[in-house]
Amino acid sequence: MVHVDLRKIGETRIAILRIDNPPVNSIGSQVRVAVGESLAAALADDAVQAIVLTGTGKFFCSGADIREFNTPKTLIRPLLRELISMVETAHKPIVAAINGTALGGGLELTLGCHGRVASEDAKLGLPEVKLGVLPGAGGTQRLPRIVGIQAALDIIVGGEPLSASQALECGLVDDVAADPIDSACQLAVAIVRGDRASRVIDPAPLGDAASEAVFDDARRAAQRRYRGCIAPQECIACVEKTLHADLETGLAFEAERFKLLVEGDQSKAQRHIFFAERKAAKLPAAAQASTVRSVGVVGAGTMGGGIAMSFANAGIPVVLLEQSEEALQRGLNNIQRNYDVSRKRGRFSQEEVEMRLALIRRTMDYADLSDVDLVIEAAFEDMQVKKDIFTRLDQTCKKDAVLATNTSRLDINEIASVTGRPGQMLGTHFFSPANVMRLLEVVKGARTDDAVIATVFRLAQRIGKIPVLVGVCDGFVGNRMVSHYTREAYFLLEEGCTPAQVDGALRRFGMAMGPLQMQDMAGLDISWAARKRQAPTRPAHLRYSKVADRICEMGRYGQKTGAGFYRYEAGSREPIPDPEIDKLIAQCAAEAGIVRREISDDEIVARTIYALVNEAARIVKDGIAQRPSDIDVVYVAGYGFPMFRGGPMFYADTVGLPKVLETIRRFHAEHGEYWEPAPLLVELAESGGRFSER
Ligand code: T1G
Repeated sequence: MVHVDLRKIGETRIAILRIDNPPVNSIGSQVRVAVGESLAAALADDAVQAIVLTGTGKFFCSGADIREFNTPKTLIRPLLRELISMVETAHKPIVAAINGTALGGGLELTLGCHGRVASEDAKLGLPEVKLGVLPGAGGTQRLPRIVGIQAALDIIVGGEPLSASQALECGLVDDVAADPIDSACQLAVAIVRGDRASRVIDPAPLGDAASEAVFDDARRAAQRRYRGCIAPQECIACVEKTLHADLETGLAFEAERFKLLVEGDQSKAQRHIFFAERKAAKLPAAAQASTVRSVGVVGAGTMGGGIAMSFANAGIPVVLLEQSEEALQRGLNNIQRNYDVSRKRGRFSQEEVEMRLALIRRTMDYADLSDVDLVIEAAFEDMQVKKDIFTRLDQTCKKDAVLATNTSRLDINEIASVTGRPGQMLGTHFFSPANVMRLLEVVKGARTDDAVIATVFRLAQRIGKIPVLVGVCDGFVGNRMVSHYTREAYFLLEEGCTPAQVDGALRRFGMAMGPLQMQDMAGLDISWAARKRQAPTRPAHLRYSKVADRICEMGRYGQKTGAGFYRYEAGSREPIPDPEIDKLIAQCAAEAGIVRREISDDEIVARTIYALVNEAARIVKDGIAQRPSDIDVVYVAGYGFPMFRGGPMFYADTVGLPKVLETIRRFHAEHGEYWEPAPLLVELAESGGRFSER
């Protein structure tokens, strides 16, 4: 747990304390006790003149043990705050040798030290805001006193780690060294000798270190970036406290605000997603993954181009195939445009853009795919088109190449049937824009080998995606649920809402975008084609809204045609309500004999979000998703569901499944069989269970 070594430099003996708590050196109650005991022993040992604190492997310390939050273990002393004060007030120099990642409470531990040295590859950050909390062990009070108010706000509210060089530049660390332990020992000796000043913090208020405007700007920026989240505003309030409160007062304020957040629903939801993402990425079978060294992408449209960029961004060579020079050039122009936007935003340098573009080789010849390890087809969403492509891929690609389709709804097994390698065939469903959205639905066909799934899971993580294993059905997980969500949105339009009211209610709930604006962005023609495909098998007695079909029949497909549910000015994506659509909706309602009425935000949210929950419960029961928390990952990472609500299933748990079931039963009585309660929901609601326990 904590190893102690002694090192002598000249006449100075230094105790080196190394935290060793695999896999990431988190600080739970046991580590706190062990560090406290080792520190006390070293401080009491007259033979020791200085102490260096460090970690093992690539981690200094990944922060407090998140699994202990909301449990009695967080009360076991010494608390992390007490440990840091013990370091800060020690009568011997204590220097941190940051040997790798130092996050959250791990970085806060170093802030109490009398000096800090980082390894060249160290990452230093306070990501607590992403867990719906704030740095609760002094970070909001000490960091501003070390790096200044603005830098502290950026680090704490942004939640992103600094590199070692950035940390040196802002004064967070004293030195960056290839051997941080040796450098830390040298620094400790220099402090003992009085050659270097100790970095012990001045506890006095910072006074007018920043204007009110700095904090007002931070609050406005956080409101835009983290719409609906409480933690970012609390982070800012704690940093602001340093202006007029001394360290002790500020620490008490921070502790109080931390307690409020860690016991709140938002933080529990965000921690649920943190662990759910990691659980989703674990594979059921311990199959052997292969390494993918090069990738082919068939189709250079919006999706194919974004997919090609995802691989190029990870340094993986891509062969991008199209059927015409014109289509290829259009695709490459889109890729270039996307990179230019990223460069202008400072995400990539010109050199980095050129490196990525050099990894994308263009071709119209299938023979150029003969040596790649994996091909992803991202062509037109038509079964025959895909069958033709996979027939050629099967003939051309090397025998152990994996063949994947990016289809969003079509039957993977039917596509696989034209190949001689169904075991190496699966779906890799990216989300638009594919180079940005983190979700990847990995669709397992009836005969897909576990080793192929493992290969694609490992590849997904290499390109920064979150893989979620899903089964074959119409729409897999995300799109199967979204068709129920949009169905209710259309019904609500006929029953009395305008598009802006439905979208507004769901944005206020926290969705990144309302369902109708999302349809306009995705293209109304795509879901229209799906509805036409399903029409022959749609039960005639079920209610069907003609609203979206009528809009498509007017040639209004959304942003791509300048009008859909909303109007769009040329070059703008800003939705403008259109009286034409209000009239069309009223006409559809009249034809359906629906008397329009006032509808509340609460009903809009319940009708749309519970439609997601009810269908998701069926998806889990059908085995299309492995567990409810996977569905939460799909919706947060792929559909803009608010992170601070933890995903549809966690949200339903938070509301209480009995209450959700009672509402769904009321909808069932009022709106018919679409609202038949899912058996899993009934089972859990009636047994006191929760989705997050499945
Ligand atoms: N607590 C408990 N478990 C943790 C953990 C943590 N802090 N960090 C990681 N794990 C588990 C993780 O669930 C997984 O478990 C395994 O370790 C490997 O993680 C008081 C209140 C450090 C960058 O937010 O960002 O300090 O799945 O797959 O890709 O102010 O883990 O194997 O069972 O992610 O190499 C602040 C969270 C805490 C950092 C490593 N710290 N962790 O990434 O491994 S709050 C954080 C990460 C705090 C103080 C506040 C990453 C990583 P399992 P992994 P990785």
